[in-house]
Amino acid sequence: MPLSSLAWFLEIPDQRCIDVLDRQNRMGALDKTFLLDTVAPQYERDGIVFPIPVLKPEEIVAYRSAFEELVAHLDTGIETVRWTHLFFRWAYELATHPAVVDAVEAILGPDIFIRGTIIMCKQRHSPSYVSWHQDGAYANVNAYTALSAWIALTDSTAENGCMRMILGSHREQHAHLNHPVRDNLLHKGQEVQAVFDEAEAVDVTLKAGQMSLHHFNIIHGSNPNRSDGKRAGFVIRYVTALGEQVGFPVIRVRGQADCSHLELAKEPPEGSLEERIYAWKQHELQRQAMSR
Ligand SMILES: O=C(O)CCC(=O)C(=O)O
Repeated sequence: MPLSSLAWFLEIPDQRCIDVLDRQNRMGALDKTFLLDTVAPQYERDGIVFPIPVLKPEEIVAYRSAFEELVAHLDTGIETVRWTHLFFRWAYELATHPAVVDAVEAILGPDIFIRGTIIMCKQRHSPSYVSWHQDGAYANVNAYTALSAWIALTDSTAENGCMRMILGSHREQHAHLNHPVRDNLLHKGQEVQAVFDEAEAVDVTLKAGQMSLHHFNIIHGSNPNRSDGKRAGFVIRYVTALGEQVGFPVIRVRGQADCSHLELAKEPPEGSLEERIYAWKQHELQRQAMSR
């Protein structure tokens, strides 16, 4: 069977996704024909493509435990953790994972930078939700040269508050209003001002180790966690040099494009967890002071 006919794996049960991943890993990379013939067109049509299996079982365990170790040192109830790729090796390695970046390259092309990361973790029975929004409306980036990867560190289901998407809504950007509400994980409470039918939203259900790629302009949100387990996703915002503005320290992942207009960040050094957490906290304080 030609690998290009792997299109079926987007529609199939999880075990077969894992089988495909195993096969791809034996080959050393995600199959390019599959990425270009299936992943990219589906993203173009719907504004989201999922599930894409990217992590091997042992990688899921390693990344999940690195994340748990970090939150145990911060505050076990924490639900959003930003910028980890600048301070923690595991987070940098996940954000530059070849299987993840291969899929991103099929959509954005060969010139790729990381603009930001955020871990979105809803604790068991957490009322936290994400209001309906378009990232592109307030991200100050060209939405057509950027995308978000959402890598599941735990299974993500309708019950535990997976992302929900309005397919095809990425073709138009709408105004947003801010309604800050305590349980909204978007702290400014951004809400898209568009007419759409919530009943038509698609649940982005993922198994741990799978990811989705979504357009900066797709309308999306998520519900509270009504389950007994946590729901955690590692989100990476990728951009190209073309659409990115100064103001965010970016890390080049692939390509040679001129990026003299951008502020380049370095990959995180090795160091004890305590040192890295100290550096991360300083950075958080600085950014909070700047955004006030
Ligand atoms: O994790 C969630 O529930 C929402 C994530 C989100 O809005 C995003 O990645 O753009």
